[in-house]
Amino acid sequence: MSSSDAGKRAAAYAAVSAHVTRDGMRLGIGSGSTVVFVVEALRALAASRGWRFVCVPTSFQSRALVSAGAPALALAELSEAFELDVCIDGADEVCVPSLAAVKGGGGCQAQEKAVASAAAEFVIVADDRKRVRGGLCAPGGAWGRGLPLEVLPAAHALVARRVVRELGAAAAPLRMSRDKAGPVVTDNGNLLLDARWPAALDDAAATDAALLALPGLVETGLFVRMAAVAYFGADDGAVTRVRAGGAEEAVPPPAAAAAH
Ligand code: A5P
Repeated sequence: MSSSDAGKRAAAYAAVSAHVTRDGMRLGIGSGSTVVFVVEALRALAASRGWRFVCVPTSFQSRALVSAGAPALALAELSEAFELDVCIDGADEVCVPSLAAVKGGGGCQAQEKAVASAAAEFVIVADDRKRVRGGLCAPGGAWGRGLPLEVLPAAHALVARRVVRELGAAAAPLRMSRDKAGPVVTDNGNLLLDARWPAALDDAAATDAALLALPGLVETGLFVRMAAVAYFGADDGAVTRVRAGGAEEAVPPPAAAAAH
């Protein structure tokens, strides 16, 4: 396990221990490498207590993770379980203490944002390299790959041009596949732009609103005023909990996480 995996795992177990507290809870399951540990923690919790959970996935990957956890994890669709108790997801960069976040490094932000919005509580889990104190998407910052934008295939060039000309981005290249000729295609059949600005985004809410007003843009990777709490795991397994706009505290590791 890499050192960042140790932090991701510790954060995932701490979040599951604190927020998944009863049998039958309806959960949103995010996407990405940290969520692998969230599902591992859910399966361990279900096995130890004899509990079952209803799980709404946010991607092809997350659906597979949930399916592998049956019958303790019951797969459900957003259309049939649209009032969720908790959604737990990773992030690419998280601003402390606002908890505004960048997501979409794995290209899943459209479903992730819809599922997160359906939950009474949205919880972020991340290794502590992801936390930043200034604006999001700073050049040379924690997340240097640009803001992920999902766009309709027919509109990718139009949106890219407008993001540069009208919204001040330095560039908004199409995300290309490394293992197939051509662009990355999302789970929704769309394409991705990774928009880079010359400076950090000081007003993420305003940037998000301006982007969402562009016809052809499906969803941004900016998650503003969504997360209630974030868990950051360090390489040594120490976990810090940050509540949106407020307190920061150390969290003792749950016994199941410490056992690995
Ligand atoms: C998926 O598109 C993303 O939003 C992920 O949630 C985010 O990139 C975090 O991924 P990792 O947990 O792999 O860092």
